[in-house]
Amino acid sequence: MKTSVRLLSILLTVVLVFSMFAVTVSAEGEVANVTIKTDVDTVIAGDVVTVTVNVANNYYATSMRWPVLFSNTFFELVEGSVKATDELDALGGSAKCNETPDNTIYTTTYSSTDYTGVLVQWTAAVSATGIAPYNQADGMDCFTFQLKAKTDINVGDSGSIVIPEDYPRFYNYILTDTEEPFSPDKVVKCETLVHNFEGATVECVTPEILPVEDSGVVLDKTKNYIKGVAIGTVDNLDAYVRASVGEISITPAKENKMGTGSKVSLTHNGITYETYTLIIAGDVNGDAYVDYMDLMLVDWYEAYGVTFSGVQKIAADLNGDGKVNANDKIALDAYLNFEYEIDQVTGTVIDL
Ligand SMILES: [Ca+2]
Ligand SMILES: [Ca+2]
Repeated sequence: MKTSVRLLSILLTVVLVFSMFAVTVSAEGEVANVTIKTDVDTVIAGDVVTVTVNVANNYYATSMRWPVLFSNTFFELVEGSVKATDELDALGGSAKCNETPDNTIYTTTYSSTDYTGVLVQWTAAVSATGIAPYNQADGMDCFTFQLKAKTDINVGDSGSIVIPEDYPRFYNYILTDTEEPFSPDKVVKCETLVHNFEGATVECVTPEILPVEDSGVVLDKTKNYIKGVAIGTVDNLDAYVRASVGEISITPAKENKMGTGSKVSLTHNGITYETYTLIIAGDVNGDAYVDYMDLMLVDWYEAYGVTFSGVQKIAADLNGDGKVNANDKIALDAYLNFEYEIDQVTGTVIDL
């Protein structure tokens, strides 16, 4: 009898201790979302990409360790570029960035055959007043480094940057008692934390200007004309064209107006790859609008031999017969009288 009471009490103690322990370390619903971001998602060979590791968590982490792997046929690390961000430094603690970690960063899913990686780590500062954990529900950029797209990659190739989900050595130390002051004796290892990882992919592309889908714009790749832009689009062309890589720059035809004759160029790393000329049918003077000024110019072209550039002639040829004459003047006049519409893709009038 005595023995069984004792056994029972031991059992109860064990259950009690276990349940206390279980309460302490189970952290249900506590999630870290670790997101890899790149400053660009398209490159040409030789480009440098800045990678950022953002960590959003809803618990008080006292340490973190992330191996960040990248496709080694596509990328190479820019040496000396791995560092903690100023925001992470501002939290105190100790950040470590290892550019040449050992093989333990690789997993069965992500092997060193295809990947190379860096290892970034952080542990919270501990002082006489307590411990300063990481709790950033909205996420914070913690680490950054640069990758160079290798010079022998080809258009269509892509490289990925990932944190392997099957990495067995993530730190899982958290504070479960969130009453301040935080103290090191409240730190526990928690195996139930959920880590969600979002990687990034970068693709090698041809530098070119592309139409924005469903914008109605048409790029004439032979003559380098842009057509299909609405009359009066004076602010920007973002709704119509985009760069596969690099930046689009615009030289307006007239003052800051993006009318007929405006030049649209694609530039990347100081090299201009393509230049298109914008044509707004009916806009002969290049101010992006179609009005009596344009009608007057067509009149002068016909009557007084005013010279037109090639694109001005195309903009003025509203019946599409390849010539600029009285018929176009009639068409333009009819447009201005709301009898015709202008199809900016064909560059000709439509009888309403
Ligand atoms: Ca005009
Ligand atoms: Ca004509």
